[in-house]
Amino acid sequence: MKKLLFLIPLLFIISCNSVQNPEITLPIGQDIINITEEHIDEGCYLKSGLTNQEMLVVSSNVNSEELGQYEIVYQIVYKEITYTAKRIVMIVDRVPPTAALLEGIDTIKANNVHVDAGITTTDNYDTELSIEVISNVDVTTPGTYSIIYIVTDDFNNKIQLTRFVTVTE
Ligand SMILES: [Ca+2]
Ligand SMILES: [Ca+2]
Repeated sequence: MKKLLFLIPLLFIISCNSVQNPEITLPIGQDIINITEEHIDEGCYLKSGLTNQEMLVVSSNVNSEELGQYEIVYQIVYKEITYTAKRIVMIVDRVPPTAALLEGIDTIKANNVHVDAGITTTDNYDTELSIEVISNVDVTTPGTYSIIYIVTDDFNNKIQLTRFVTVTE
């Protein structure tokens, strides 16, 4: 019985020590940001018992001017052990292109040529937008037709415009 009582405080100390194993905490931040927005690094910490130390940024290639996936690497040496952690930052484009119809002659007589005046486009990032044109214009038959333009940027943001074409007798 005496032996058992002696063991109890010893076990308690062992369990206290195991709680103090250092732990890396990476606070959740805004790590998916729109192009040209500033990335705010929420840092990284090594927690051991009651101490919470901020880890050093040893490398970061974040470039908010270019779409892509980037990395911030944190490091700290604690009790002769080096701890390393990584934060992934994504620079994305969430802004759709803008587009406007160019003025053209969209009412024509049957069997005349319709010239599609096209559209102008801009985007916050992409300088070469993809433009898909879907037209059902039939100049041989009087009626109202449409030309649909679908403008897509590199990040698959889309905008759609419609031109109406009237073919008269
Ligand atoms: Ca865009
Ligand atoms: Ca493009």
